[in-house]
Amino acid sequence: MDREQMIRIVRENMPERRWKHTLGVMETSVILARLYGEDENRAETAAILHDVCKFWPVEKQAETVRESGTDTDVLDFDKELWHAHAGAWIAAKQFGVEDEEVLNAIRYHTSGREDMSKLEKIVCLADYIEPSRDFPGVDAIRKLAETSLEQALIAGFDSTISFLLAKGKRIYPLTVLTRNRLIRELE
Ligand code: DGI
Ligand code: FE
Ligand code: FE
Ligand code: FE
Repeated sequence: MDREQMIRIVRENMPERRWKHTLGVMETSVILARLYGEDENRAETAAILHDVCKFWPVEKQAETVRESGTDTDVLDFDKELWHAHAGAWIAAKQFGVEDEEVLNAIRYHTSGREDMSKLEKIVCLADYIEPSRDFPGVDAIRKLAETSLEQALIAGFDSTISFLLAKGKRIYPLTVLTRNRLIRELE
């Protein structure tokens, strides 16, 4: 599917505010790809599609995760995590994306995972720091992103985990494994 068509369909799947976020993730992913020597085109494709299922009814998201047959354990955790896994499946099945790395960047953009590729790190980080994001500490993460994908991501996951702790929510185990691995990568 060509880019124009992809963009048009994604935009139809979300409210205007979320489309603005997607545009921000596209822009930031391309900047990070250029900075860290990753393919800008693949980064942008993953960014366009990363939240395509975010505003689907949750039951449709769950059904799509079950259909995908991968990481279905995510269904035992917060529904906020489902759209990433559903999105990767839809990117392959409805948008014709065949590049496994692009699909993984979509699938793991919320939780991360151990052994993230550079592309996965870029999309996950861009999701945290795109221009319209505004949460405590985001500017410090933007600063870290100029020099280290890993340090910036650790700060991002720290903020997510602190938020979940404050809310008394459960933490998806992969989120913790990801943070541990990123710290190890810097040791
Ligand atoms: O889809 P976005 O809003 O752009 O961002 P995202 O895909 O990173 O999703 C963020 C949401 O997911 C936020 O509400 C916190 C939640 N989340 C992220 N990691 C975990 C999590 N929720 C739980 N329960 N456990 C996690 O590990
Ligand atoms: Fe998301
Ligand atoms: Fe995120
Ligand atoms: Fe997002």
